[in-house]
Amino acid sequence: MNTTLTSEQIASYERDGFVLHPGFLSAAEVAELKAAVLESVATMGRKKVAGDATNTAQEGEAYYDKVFTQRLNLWRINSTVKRYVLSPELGRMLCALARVKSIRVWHDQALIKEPFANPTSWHLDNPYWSFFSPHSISIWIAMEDATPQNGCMYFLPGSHRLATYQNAGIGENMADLFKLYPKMAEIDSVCTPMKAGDCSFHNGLCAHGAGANMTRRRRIAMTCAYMPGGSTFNGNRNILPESYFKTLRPGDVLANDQWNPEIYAAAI
Ligand SMILES: O=C(O)CCC(=O)C(=O)O
Ligand SMILES: [Fe+2]
Repeated sequence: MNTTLTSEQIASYERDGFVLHPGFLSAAEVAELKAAVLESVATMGRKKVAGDATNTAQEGEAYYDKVFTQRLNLWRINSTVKRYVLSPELGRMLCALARVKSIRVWHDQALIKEPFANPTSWHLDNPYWSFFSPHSISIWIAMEDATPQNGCMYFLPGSHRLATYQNAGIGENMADLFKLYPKMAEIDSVCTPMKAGDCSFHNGLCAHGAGANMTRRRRIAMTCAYMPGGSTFNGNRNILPESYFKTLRPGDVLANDQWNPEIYAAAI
């Protein structure tokens, strides 16, 4: 794991709301993580969320189900995935980029754009989650080369500064986000092809999307979203297990070590 960031990368993340980090994983690490991800996805079948028996969400046949094979919280059932997404060294990078003192896992996701899958419409992540923060951050790791042909990611640089926490959702129309944020439609998008093992980081308020997979091969990616320490509950259930959700009141600090473990805290 190459966890060294340059000051240019940190500055460009702050400015643009995303940054690329080529060569994050070695070939051996990609092979290990990819095998663990594929094994977890196979174990889960059509169930979308791992490690929570009360969450019965299943993949169906709708448009969104054909954007990608989306499986969440693999870290809860696979020790290899857990070792990567809860890595303290990764946590240190995330804290440096997000400019926070500590960071907790929100949820991970396997996002496999199957052959000829639909595009991923422009969207924001943080409005979906159970906390709102200008410092929420995700990593997106390419486990196969991601190309403009197979649905690599695109970002709108600086869009995180135009966003609020109102959820525009993610629908079938690529441009629906811009009904809520017309100013974002004036930004030139940045296409971010990646080699297997490269990763990007994006702010939970930075607009992003991906094209269709026009190839007959899978675009395999793993992402994980992270919550700054001290973040408070906003009333959204999102992925919270029912038993925990019922105990929460808006304003409570989300600090549950079982569901949202802290992966890094800077020494004070
Ligand atoms: O992989 C994609 O197509 C979308 C990924 C995404 O939305 C995310 O990582 O937040
Ligand atoms: Fe997203």
